[in-house]
Amino acid sequence: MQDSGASIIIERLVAHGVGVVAGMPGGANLPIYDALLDSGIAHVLVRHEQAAGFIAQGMARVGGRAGVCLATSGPGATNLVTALADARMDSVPLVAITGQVPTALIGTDAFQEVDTCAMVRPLVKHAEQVRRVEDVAAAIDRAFAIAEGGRPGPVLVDVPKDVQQAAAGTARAGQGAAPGAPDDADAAPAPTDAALAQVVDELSRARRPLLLVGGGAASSGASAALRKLVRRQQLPSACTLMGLGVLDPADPAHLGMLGMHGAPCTNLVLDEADLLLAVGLRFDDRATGKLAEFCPRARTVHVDIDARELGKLRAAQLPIRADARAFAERLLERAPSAARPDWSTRVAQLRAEHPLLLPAGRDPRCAIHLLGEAAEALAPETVVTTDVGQHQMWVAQLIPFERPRQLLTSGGLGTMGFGLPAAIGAALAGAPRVLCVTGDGSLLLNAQELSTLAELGLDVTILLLDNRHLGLVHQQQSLFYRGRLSASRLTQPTDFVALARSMGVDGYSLEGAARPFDALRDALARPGPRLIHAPVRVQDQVLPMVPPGGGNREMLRLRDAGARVSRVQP
Ligand SMILES: Cc1ncc(C[n+]2csc(CCOP(=O)(O)OP(=O)(O)O)c2C)c(N)n1
Repeated sequence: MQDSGASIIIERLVAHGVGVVAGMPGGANLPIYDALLDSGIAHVLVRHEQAAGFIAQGMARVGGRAGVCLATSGPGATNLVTALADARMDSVPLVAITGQVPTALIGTDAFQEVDTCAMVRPLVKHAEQVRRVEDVAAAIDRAFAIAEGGRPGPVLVDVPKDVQQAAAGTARAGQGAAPGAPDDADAAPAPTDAALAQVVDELSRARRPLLLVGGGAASSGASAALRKLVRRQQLPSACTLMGLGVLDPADPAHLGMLGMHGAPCTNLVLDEADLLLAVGLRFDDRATGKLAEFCPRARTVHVDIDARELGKLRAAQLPIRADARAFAERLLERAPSAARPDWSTRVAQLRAEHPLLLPAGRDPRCAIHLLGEAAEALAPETVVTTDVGQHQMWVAQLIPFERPRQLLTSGGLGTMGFGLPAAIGAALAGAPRVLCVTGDGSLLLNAQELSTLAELGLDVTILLLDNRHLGLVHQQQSLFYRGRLSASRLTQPTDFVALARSMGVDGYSLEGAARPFDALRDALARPGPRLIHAPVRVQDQVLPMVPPGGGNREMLRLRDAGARVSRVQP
């Protein structure tokens, strides 16, 4: 039998080592689904294509290779858009393959026709439509090369149905670049010797240097080298949300997450630093606060694989285009040991005087206390996914992530609905245990995927902190809109245990449990798929909080909120 465009797509997926794809079939991609049947590639049938994008992201965020999702033309493709934008913001490698109406009908407003490439082009690293069957193999190979090369990101390949059906002949593995495709030939650039010498010089002259790491340090595999570097150079360190897990949370010189919800000491140490060694991050506004007031005393060395990030927001005295791992390993070869007793003492002092404070007590209706308990009970191999809201920030504050790729969270786009499908993807990628921490608002955006989870029978536990509100919106309205609550209450209660059970997922509620903390530990120890419903009060706030637009020194703290404080984070 002669190969078709569809069978070539599948053959190239196999060649790229793809074992699982997520998606939904429809008229315009049925030839691909037909070819999939005989391929040995497992398919996850989602209940909404957005979830296919997030499942693929979950696989990619855990495994590092591009995740693959499939959708039909028109509504299938439009439903993928949010997951593509999300992958772009967090630099996650993703290959989306969409069906398209037959070539002869393109541009005629045919049934389920959308100009998919035009729609996604501003959001993806690359998008192309394949017009000839001879070009299919090269387009798929290019998609993987671009998605995974350089700074990772999403790529979309749009394949009209007649191209999927066409017989291929012999000219299959065409090569060459498509017009407009980014050139990632230099996928993992190493820093020059001159740049490294300058960094060593900057470090030797600095009195108060600080290492700041982001998602690029995590995804490039720079963690081991950076951990050695901070010890050898006695460098205090901090990270962005996407950089959690890169550095050792037990290291007393590691100050954890900076920015809008970082510990006060973290933002204050950054404020005093005279040298910022920033590796694999993009100076996002949630991290920097008011840019003009961010690290005002520090010279900046900025290392990023993407040249467009250098100087985009923060001017660096020393901008270095390099892969974070290559940079860290080469720097380690050259950087001597250093002792910085005065700076270490000052950091320890700020840490002791301005720790992260949490509300007093042990109240089973307090999401913070429940998450603290969950953090202690967590098996070390657990991968944690979150949705977006207060619970997301509490997870970032409370769980000491010990390795990169252990926290999967929608950092840049902040997409509610991410957590459950990302957890499914993480489990599919082989994470031994997966915990999805979510809120009642977020879970409802992709709750239909409970059914997908049940079908797959994966070891995923969902911890649902149900405050009957869009909690973070409620918090912002309480703090910055004089308590005028507009559309932040979910007035119609949902019976989440019944919802989970109706879709085949075991559900359990802490409501009415005699010993809720013990019940939570017990529930977390059981295998999934499982939903643990925790009813919580809405009054707790994520603090500290830098008011939007404010400088990172202007933190609203728990004490300012008049709360009784008993627990102090180390
Ligand atoms: C798709 C999407 N729509 C809207 C928002 C704006 N938003 C941010 S947090 C939030 C509330 C989240 O509520 P919930 O999931 O219950 O979490 P909680 O804050 O209560 O922990 C909203 C609506 C968003 N981030 N994503």
